[in-house]
Amino acid sequence: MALLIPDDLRNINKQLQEADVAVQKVTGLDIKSICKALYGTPPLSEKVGIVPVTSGNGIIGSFSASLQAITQYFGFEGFVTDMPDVSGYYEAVRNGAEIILMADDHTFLAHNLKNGKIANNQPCTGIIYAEIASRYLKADSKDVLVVGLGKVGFPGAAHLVQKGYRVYGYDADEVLLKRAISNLGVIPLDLENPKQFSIIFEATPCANTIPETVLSENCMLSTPGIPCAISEELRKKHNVQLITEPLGIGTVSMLYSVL
Ligand code: NAI
Ligand code: PYL
Ligand code: MG
Repeated sequence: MALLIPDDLRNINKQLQEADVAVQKVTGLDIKSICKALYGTPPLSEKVGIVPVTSGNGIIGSFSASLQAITQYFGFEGFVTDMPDVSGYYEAVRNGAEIILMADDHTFLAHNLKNGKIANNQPCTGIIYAEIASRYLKADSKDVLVVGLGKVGFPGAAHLVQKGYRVYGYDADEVLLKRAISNLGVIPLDLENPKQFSIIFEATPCANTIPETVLSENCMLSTPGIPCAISEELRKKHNVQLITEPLGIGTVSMLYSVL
């Protein structure tokens, strides 16, 4: 998994507010309303215990603090345990956590201790970014391009297929592209004769993954991928409406999915 670095999380509240404004501009709804439409039940100030985890590459500076800011932004009551790992889990439960958030280098989970529901960040991130993409008010058709069909991109593509979108896909890994074609009915993007899209969902850990030829003017690019899929120059040139944010949108999708 591509790991966050503290710099990605700088000014997380500002990044979240800006992403919320951008989501409202392109969909007419804020992030909370999209989660409510997607998952149903709104939060009731659930207590969220955030447990720092030291295994593997260890604690990411400001990861837990960012999760606390994110939970509060979306109306949950988040607290970070003093202790990490198993002792932190024990501390979280003893202090009344109803939902646990914790991540190692491979899995970032939300576990609702009251109803047993559990969520993984990667599919939840794919689904919410795909849902946002599907709600673009100025879309010119139900055609969507998905670039990156891995752990985030594949569930996002599946969500779009399930919503009745015509999903075109591309992944640098041919095995993953073929999996999406055979399992989801994704149409492979023809790079020789590229088509232009007004909705693009991207989920790769690479920059410059969107060829200029697929961008229609004023198109929307919904992408959790870090670094960003498109240069500032291309974004301005085609007035691309960009939705991106490093942690909060995926996290709130996880939280709503376990309510
Ligand atoms: P993954 O490794 O499972 O999938 C990435 C896919 O992108 C791979 O299948 C790879 O072949 C493909 N790819 C790489 N370069 C490409 C290119 N130039 N063109 C087309 N396809 C290309 O990774 P995962 O877990 O799906 O994560 C994707 C990105 O999303 C990462 O940057 C990760 O850090 C980020 N992420 C962001 C979150 C957020 O809240 N903003 C949450 C979770 C992940
Ligand atoms: C959750 C993100 C989104 C992108 N990459 C994923 C990542 O960075 N995972 C690692 C999270 C490790 C957290 C660390 C801590 O501070 O508790 N163990
Ligand atoms: Mg996010």
